[in-house]
Amino acid sequence: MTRSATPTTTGRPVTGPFEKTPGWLDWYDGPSRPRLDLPAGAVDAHCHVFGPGAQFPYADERKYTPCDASKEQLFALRDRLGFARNVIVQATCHGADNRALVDALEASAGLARGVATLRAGVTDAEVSRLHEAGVRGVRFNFVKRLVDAAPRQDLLDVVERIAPYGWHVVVYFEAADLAELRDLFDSIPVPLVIDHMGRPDVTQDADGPEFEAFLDLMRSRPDIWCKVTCPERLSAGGPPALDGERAAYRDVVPFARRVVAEFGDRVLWGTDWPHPNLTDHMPDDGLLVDFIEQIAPTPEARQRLLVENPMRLYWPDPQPT
Ligand code: 0GY
Repeated sequence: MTRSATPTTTGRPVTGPFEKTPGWLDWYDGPSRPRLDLPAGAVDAHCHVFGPGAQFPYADERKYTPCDASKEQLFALRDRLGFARNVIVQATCHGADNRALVDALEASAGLARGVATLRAGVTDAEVSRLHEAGVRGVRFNFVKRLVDAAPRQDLLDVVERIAPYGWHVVVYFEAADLAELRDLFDSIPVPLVIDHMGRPDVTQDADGPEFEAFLDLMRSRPDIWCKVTCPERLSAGGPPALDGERAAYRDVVPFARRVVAEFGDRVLWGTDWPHPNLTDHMPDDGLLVDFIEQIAPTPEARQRLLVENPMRLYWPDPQPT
């Protein structure tokens, strides 16, 4: 029996008035149970909900229309994989309409925190309402295929609004754009969380100048965190072979290992379910969990990556056991 996922493009039609982007790959609904035993209290610190579109319409300004991926489906995945908590990140297909995110947070009984999208001019009352619902960060997305660029001053206005709440800024960008974004990042006076290691080009050397520029950013402040996520998105090696899943995504390992080794107390990990915009394959989330062992080889490193770090950032208050 194979444990590799095969992509599907049928069988889970988008509800309501929306049609999926042509060629869209649906998330895989038969994930294997991980072989890796996750530590108790593990957090999936990067995942999304999409719609359902009939209830929470996709934003007019979106660059893609996904397959629905509901909060119930996310929580079922959490339980199947052995996670205790989620950090749900607002996806660009919902623009700055955070209703689907808030709905998921409110249904989670405190087991999910959120990262929202906000526009300049957001009111204090709105930030306060989102905080109450469990939002702890705002996401600035600089990936050009996903969003139109926002003026820098708008972003800094948002930062000013969220800073009193102790929130952080999640930044999503591609490695080639770091040089031009660096002074903006340096000017943000709240903690930064970097998505997917700044999307390195993994055909380059993990010791080469491009990744060094990213590590230099990480070294520049003690309050920059990094998600060592998305090997399936970063790998240039193609889909896992049917009988060789252990060899999948190997080209990402040296990058993630470097970050985990040097910044072990400020790394985070997440599934990225439901994996928007993948084009060549859809991963089995159980296998993605097994991949963690390759980038965080010791139980101590995994305890920090999966439990201690995300709890410090998203649930800093003592939690009932
Ligand atoms: C990700 C990936 C992507 C998209 C979004 O908000 C989004 O639309 O996050 C992507 O296409 O790279 O994992 O965050």
